Amino acid sequence: MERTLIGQLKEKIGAEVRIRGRVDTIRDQGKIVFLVIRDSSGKVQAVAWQGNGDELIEKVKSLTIESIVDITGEVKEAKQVEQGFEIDIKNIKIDSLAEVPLPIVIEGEHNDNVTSLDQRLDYRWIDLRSSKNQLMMSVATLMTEKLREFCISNNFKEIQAPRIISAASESGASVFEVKYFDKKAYLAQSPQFHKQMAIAADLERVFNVGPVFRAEKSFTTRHLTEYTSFDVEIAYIDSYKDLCVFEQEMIKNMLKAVKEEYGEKIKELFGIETNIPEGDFEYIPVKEAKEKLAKAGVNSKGEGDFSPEEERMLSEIIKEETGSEFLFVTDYPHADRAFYHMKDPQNPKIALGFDLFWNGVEITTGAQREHRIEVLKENAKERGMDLSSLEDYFEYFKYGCPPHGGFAIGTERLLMKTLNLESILEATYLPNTPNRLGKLTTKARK
Ligand code: AMO
Repeated sequence: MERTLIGQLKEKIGAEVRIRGRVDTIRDQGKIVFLVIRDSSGKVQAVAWQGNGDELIEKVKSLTIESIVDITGEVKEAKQVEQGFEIDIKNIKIDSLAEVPLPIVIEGEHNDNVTSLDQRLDYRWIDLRSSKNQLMMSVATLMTEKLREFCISNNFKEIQAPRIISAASESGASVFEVKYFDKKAYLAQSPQFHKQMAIAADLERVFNVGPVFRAEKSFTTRHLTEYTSFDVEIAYIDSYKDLCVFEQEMIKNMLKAVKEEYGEKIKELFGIETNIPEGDFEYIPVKEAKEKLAKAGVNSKGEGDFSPEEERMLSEIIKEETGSEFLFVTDYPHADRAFYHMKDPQNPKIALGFDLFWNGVEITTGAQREHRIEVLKENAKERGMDLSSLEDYFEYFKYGCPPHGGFAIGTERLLMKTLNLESILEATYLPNTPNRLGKLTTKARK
């Protein structure tokens, strides 16, 4: 018999069905045992009666919660249960008996969540079973699907930039070095150089979704050592503002789809409304932002960067003033940005780029790029960078390269904000951080 998903049982009242899934709860009342079985589509009560045979009831009594079962039985009307029906178990096969007790409490399933995030992440495959996390994974899937779809419908091509590269693009300090046969190589911190190569290759509009690596010992709620970057690069722009408008529409389109598909469930499980921003996002030059922060009594980290507290506060101020949750911060000092950003010809101290903040967290950096090889080399020299290591990159600009620009969205941060999660670790399938590699913390492994 074919498996019926629990979510489809209501159309099968009176029929014999086969369901496969996990034992959610067990209520043993002697001659009757009530199980609740769950699968990806829902939950249903299944009842084993002594009258259906001793062997059957003994098997059901041997079950533990979170075990995997394969049940055949009849879907019967049952007024006393909320759904109005239950399954009368005729046969049960135990596919996998779960050890008890579970090492963690599954959030919202068996109890209120009483397990720390760190412990939950150590047993992520159990933690992900919660309805909240199941929904989170569905939202994550739809989110990247919609970002991709938006690019594709706007005539983009998808590239897969190499993840092992010969030169660091973002800053020498935060790069993982790998042994590449008898040479040194690096794990890409960004597909930056290779998405720009696509522009020199006349692909004109490209996107790249994939892992990037940052060797930063940052223990914050927004940093990972490996994350998934959604990168965009566009040729023949007139200004970085073209990029801002493109990204704004891309995000609105994504949020609209998330609201349509999962808005109700998100409200139910995460307790938040999915807001689709109306009109244009706000813009503010860094200098003005710093002035607003100073007025609000927040100490500044520096001219060209924001501390997490500043980011949060700035977003709050702008939201209060304009109602906008999204804010493009512009006009950063060039010295604080990547060397490949173009300088403003009116004021070369300023970079032609932006960061996008969403409710207190930076989710994107973008910029118009310097495409004139001599100026580009000059900018790298100004930073004291080793020009010889950048030779391959400079070559892209030697044989004609259109003016261009692009941006990158940290997808985990985007998901974190979409679901209003407290930490990026919660929004990541299996987060890598300085003290957590793979399943267990490095401390626990020792
Ligand atoms: P940047 O380094 O600002 O820019 O990164 C772009 C976006 O990636 C996310 N992000 C991170 N997410 C999780 N953990 C981290 N350690 C982390 N670091 C960054 C953020 C950030 O806004 N090449 C440029 C982009 C470009 O100009 O196209 C770059 O990588 O959301």
